[in-house]
Amino acid sequence: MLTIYNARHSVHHGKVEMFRGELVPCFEVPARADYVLRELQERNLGSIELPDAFDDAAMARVHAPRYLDFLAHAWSEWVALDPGNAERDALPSYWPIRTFRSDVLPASFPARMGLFSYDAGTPLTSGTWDAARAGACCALTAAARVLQGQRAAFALTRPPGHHAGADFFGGYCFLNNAAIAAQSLRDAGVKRVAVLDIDYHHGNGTQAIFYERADVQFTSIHGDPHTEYPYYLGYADERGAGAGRGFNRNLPLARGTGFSTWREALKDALSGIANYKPGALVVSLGLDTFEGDPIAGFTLATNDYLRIGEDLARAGLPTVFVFEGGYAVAEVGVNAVNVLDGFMQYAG
Ligand code: OKP
Ligand code: ZN
Repeated sequence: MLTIYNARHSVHHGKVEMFRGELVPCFEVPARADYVLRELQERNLGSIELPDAFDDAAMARVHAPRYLDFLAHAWSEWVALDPGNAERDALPSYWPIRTFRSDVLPASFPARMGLFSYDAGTPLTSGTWDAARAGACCALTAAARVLQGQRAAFALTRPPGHHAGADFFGGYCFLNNAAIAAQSLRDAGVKRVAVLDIDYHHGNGTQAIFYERADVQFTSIHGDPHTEYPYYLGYADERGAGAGRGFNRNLPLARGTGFSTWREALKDALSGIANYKPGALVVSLGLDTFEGDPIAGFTLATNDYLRIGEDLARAGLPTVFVFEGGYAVAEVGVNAVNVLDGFMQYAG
């Protein structure tokens, strides 16, 4: 399978995230992508290319201008607050929850950090904008290659994207790569695009971006938000709104779920996608469903990922894979490449 690789990913390297009252080392580390790259090379899965350049217009099809502007200048504003900040990640401390205003853009940088985020687990660093923007270009390039006739392409990038909304970051995500890819397929004339999110965590950002639209169908299989991050979205009764009613589908599963139950949910998801008759499929490929993942709760095994790849190939759709989560760092390469390998073995 053709891979589009974000060679700039490692300039986003968070030091710490807030977790239950203390700052702990980040789970979302550069080594994650390094392991996937090495596995792709060792197994000779296909050519590995760098992304084409895109200007910010393609990102602005999904993200709000004032949010993109905030991200582009965030690091220099953070350092301007205190030169010592150059050695520290930026994390938010204040959020405009219900009853506060979000239409006013405060002059204060910490106030804007909170306006554009929803958790304290997503450090913004000196390289975040560079890495995230190159990642969006990866997703756009992968989508372009699929439009040019590739059966599938894989956008290998980090930070991940599926928690990022039109104007907020969180869950280690800044730009929603899968949504940007899906929108670019629409803009290139694909009438209906399906997004399937198989990361352990609900893709709240992607859901929100397309919630009122019928031209992009969103389906997600994930840990039940009653107990699992991101908690406040991802329930089965969220089916879309307005014109988008019926085009959002959540399949939450209990913590502890194993592969046979998970695979039934995948079958169910794929049948809903088939009924939609999309022209292309974007897969948010998270590998944190793995039994050894340190921050998630399903029990999928390494070999199961080959079967997932086959099941996805059987959908018969031009497919863009976008790398999302997966924090069992030493295993994430084998697990990710098993999906892609299983896909190509079936697709031929
Ligand atoms: C991002 B993606 C761990 C707490 C959970 C947020 C998880 C974000 C997952 N200390 N923090 O969906 O893999
Ligand atoms: Zn995840």
